[in-house]
Amino acid sequence: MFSVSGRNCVTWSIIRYALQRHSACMSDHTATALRSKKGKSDRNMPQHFVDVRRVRAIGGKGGDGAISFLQLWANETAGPDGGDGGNGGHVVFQATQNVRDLRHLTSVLRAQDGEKGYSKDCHGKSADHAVIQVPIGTIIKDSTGKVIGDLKDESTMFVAARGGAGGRGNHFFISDTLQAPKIAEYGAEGEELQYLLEVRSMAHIGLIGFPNAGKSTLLQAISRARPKIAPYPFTTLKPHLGVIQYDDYDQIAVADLPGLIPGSHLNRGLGIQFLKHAERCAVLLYLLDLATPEPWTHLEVLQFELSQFSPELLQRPQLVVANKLDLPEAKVNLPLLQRQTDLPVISISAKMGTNLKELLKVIKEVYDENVKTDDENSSVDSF
Ligand SMILES: Nc1nc2c(ncn2[C@@H]2O[C@H](COP(=O)(O)OP(=O)(O)OP(=O)(O)O)[C@@H](O)[C@H]2O)c(=O)[nH]1
Ligand SMILES: [Mg+2]
Repeated sequence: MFSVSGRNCVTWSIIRYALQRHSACMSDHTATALRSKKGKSDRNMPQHFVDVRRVRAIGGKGGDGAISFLQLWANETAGPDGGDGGNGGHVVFQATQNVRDLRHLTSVLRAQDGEKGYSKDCHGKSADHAVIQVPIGTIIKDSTGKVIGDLKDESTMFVAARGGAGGRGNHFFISDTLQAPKIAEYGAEGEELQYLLEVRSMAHIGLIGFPNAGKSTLLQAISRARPKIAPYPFTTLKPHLGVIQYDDYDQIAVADLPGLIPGSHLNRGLGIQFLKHAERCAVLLYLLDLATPEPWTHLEVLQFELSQFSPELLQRPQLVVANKLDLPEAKVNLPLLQRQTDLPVISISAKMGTNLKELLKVIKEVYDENVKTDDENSSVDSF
């Protein structure tokens, strides 16, 4: 048990310690990456990443209005009392970070129908909307291929098909000239529309490289993602996302993209279609294998293939990461590579973990310079 003054003393020492920690953090400008201590899952389940899906959205039908004439004791004509039908539900796409791809979507998305009206002026219940969760960064195209929606923020919604309105019951049609209408409306049919949904990964950093350069090894080393790693080309067939956590609570998403080869734009290898995932990356990180002869020629090929997909991609901030520093050929190739390019070169060994701390620091600096300031500007613009 502490006395009152003793407890104050402990509280003050805690506050002083916290202030010292805070001032120490403030003096070191760049946040350091937090390495997760939790073990990774060793489940080896194949994961199919579905990034494109064609769907048909059908809104719910409105409930029919009722025709009813109330008869009460001592009042045989208590009046037309048919209630209105309820509205059909809409089909709505909602962006959420709870799902990563479109594999859970069925090809027909249908909302529920509204309930019909009842006697005694009871209205039918309107159906709940069918809210379909899609990943953040989903692009919605109509049947002609025109982009009509872009769900790039958490919880943003797109109404894909509106439900039909409920029909009116015969009570609604009472007028001076028609006191006992025997008419009611049918509920309207819901809309039926076709869409093409496409996920464009919302990564901040995109890893671009030849097959076998070590992109997946690097992603696994710096995040909790577990892409497959193997010593043969085209191990990665679909993009993988990993998140680097920093001690200032910033989270930087990194996308491991399939490998590019000369002629990818002519559909060699896996083609360049997956580069649509790089379109949202604010920074591109070229990963080169230092153990191959003349790795700088790979850099030229990568830049050429990117330009074939979209010349705009080459305007983004770029970094060169030279991997496999642990192999003997790297010692010769690294200085030559540095001489051949004007881009900043960071040498690492993703497998051995060499220089990863340095790389994570540079990634954070580039992120702070480009992505964070862009986000702040866009949030200012939106006000
Ligand atoms: N010696 C050494 N080997 C590495 C290093 N990084 C990756 N490797 C090896 O290189 C091989 C390919 O690694 P991946 O990470 O699968 O390469 P990738 O770029 O993802 O390849 P794709 O998915 O086919 O495009 C694996 O055998 C890794 O163990 C490194 O720093 N040093
Ligand atoms: Mg890979």
